[in-house]
Amino acid sequence: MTEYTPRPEHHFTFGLWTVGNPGRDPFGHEVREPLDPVESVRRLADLGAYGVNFHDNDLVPHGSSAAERESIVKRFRRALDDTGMKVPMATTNLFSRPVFKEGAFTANDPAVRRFALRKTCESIDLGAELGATVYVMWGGREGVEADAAKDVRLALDRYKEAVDLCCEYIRDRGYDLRVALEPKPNEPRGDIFLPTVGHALAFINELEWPDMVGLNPEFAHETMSGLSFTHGVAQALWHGKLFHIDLNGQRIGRYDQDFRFGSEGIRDAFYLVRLLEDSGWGGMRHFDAHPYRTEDAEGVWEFARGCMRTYLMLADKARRFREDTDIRAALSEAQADRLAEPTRPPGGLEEIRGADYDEAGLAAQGYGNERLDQLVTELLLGTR
Ligand SMILES: [Mn+2]
Repeated sequence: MTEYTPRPEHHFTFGLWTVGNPGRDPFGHEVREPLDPVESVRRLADLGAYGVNFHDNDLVPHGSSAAERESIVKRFRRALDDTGMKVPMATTNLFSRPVFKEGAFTANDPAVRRFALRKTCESIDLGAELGATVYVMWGGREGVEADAAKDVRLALDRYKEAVDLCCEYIRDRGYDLRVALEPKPNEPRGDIFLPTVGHALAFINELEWPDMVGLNPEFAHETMSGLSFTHGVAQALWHGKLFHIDLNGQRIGRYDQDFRFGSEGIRDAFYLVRLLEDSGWGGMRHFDAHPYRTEDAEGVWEFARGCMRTYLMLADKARRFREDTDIRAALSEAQADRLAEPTRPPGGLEEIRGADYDEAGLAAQGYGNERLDQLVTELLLGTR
C-alpha cells in the first residue's frame, strides 16, 4: 500500500507567502496571524518538503536596516541548516508598495523603473546568498487599465531592457542563477503584459541573453485564460524553457483562486503530473497556492500536506496509466505512438506528392478516444 508520504527527494517546495498567506482578500481583512518564516521552515520540513522560496519582503520586511537584514538572514539560515531545507528559488515583490501602482519595469516614470531595478538587484543578492538557482519574475503591476495611458510596444521595450539589466547584474556578479518569467493575463492589473506562456516564449527571443531566461508557468494563470496549462507546460518543455513551475488549483473564468493543488481541475492536474513525471522533469514541484480563508493556523498545514499528497497520488496514477493493459490497448487504437513517426518518408516530398491515398479509408477510421478517455476517468476515480 503506497503511503503517499512526502519526502525531500520528491522536491516539493512552498513559497513563504503561501502558507504565510493571512487570508486577506479584496473584501475582507486578514483572518490569520502573521507566520514567522522560521516556523514555516520547521513545519514544512516536518511535513517532508524539500525547501522554501520567498519574495525579498517575505523574509526581510520593507525598510529593514542593514543590521536588521543581517540578523534576520542569520536566524533564517540557522533554521535551514537545522532542518536541511533549501531555497531553490527567489523573487522580488514589485507589486505591493504604492510606488509600483503604475508599473515597475514598465512604469512610465523612469525613476520608478530604476527604483524597481535597484530593489531587484538587492533581492537577487539575497536569493543568491541563500543558494537560489532560479530567479522568478512575476510582473504583477506590469500592465494597464486605461489603455490610452501606455504604449504597449514601448512598455515591451522597457520590459526587455529591465530583464536584460537583471541578466547583466547576474552575469557581473557571477551568480549561478537563471531567470524564469511568470505569465498571467490579469489581476491585479486590468491587463498584464506577457499574459500567457506563448507571449512570454516569444518575448524571450528578443532578449540580450535568451539562454538565461525561461518560464515559470502557473496552473492558475493559464487556466484563468481558459487555456490548457498542461499544453503550455509541454510547449515550454519542448522549447527547453521550463525553468520552474507554480502548482495550484483554479477554475476557468474565476478570479485568481490559488487553491490547494488538485482541489479544482483534477483531470488537468493528472495530465500535468503525468507530463512532469514522464518527461523526467528535474526541477522543483513548487506550490504557489494558499489555504482557504476559512482556515485557522492548523488548517494551513492540512493545506500544505494536501498539495503534496495529491501530487504523489497523481504521480502514482500516472505510473498505473503506463502499466494498465486496457489503457495500453486503447492508446494503440488511438495510434498515439504513431505520432512519433516522422511525416517525411524516405523519398521526401516527391514520395509524398506522388503517392496514392485512400482518403475514404483514412476518414473511416475510428480512434477509440471515448473508451480511452473513460478509462482515464475510471483510473482517477479509483475503480481500476
Ligand atoms: Mn505564481
